[in-house]
Amino acid sequence: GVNERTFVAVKPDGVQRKLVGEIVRRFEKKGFKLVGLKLVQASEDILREHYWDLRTKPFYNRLISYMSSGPVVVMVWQGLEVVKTARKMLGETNPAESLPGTIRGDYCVEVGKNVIHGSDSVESAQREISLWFGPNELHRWRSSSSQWIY
Ligand code: YYY
Ligand code: MG
Repeated sequence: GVNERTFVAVKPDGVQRKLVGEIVRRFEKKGFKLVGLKLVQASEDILREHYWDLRTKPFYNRLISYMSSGPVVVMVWQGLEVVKTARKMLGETNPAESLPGTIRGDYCVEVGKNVIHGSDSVESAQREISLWFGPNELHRWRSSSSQWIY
């Protein structure tokens, strides 16, 4: 429904490359509602939990050190089918397979520096949101434009 939520993170390379504003802009203009946002230096503990499913992959250690190499901007976006739609807006995991018009298709070239994370399912989103955000950091507010979106 319209209260579906997803977790999106601008990775350290995205922050360094000044893509935060552009990425927030795309989600805002699409019509999704921002319910949480913060700049954080992720600990290895939180990253190991976040990427638990990938712990046996050959790129796992490099992934953890990349993700802890600088601050990330973590956000929660809400709206109808936001999990699936955000993944489409991101593009494919490998930027080389991402179409122009997607964030990874437009702003990066290598899988190991693909600038953004987005949850892959509603269940992952719930897990990731509760990992990265406390309940007091998620805001309920009435969007004045919601009647023009829904
Ligand atoms: O969800 P998504 O980020 O698109 O891909 P995942 O398969 O969950 O992998 C997480 C993360 O790991 C990916 O964004 C980059 C990195 N990675 C990598 O460095 N090399 C790979 N061959 C696959 C993934
Ligand atoms: Mg993933």
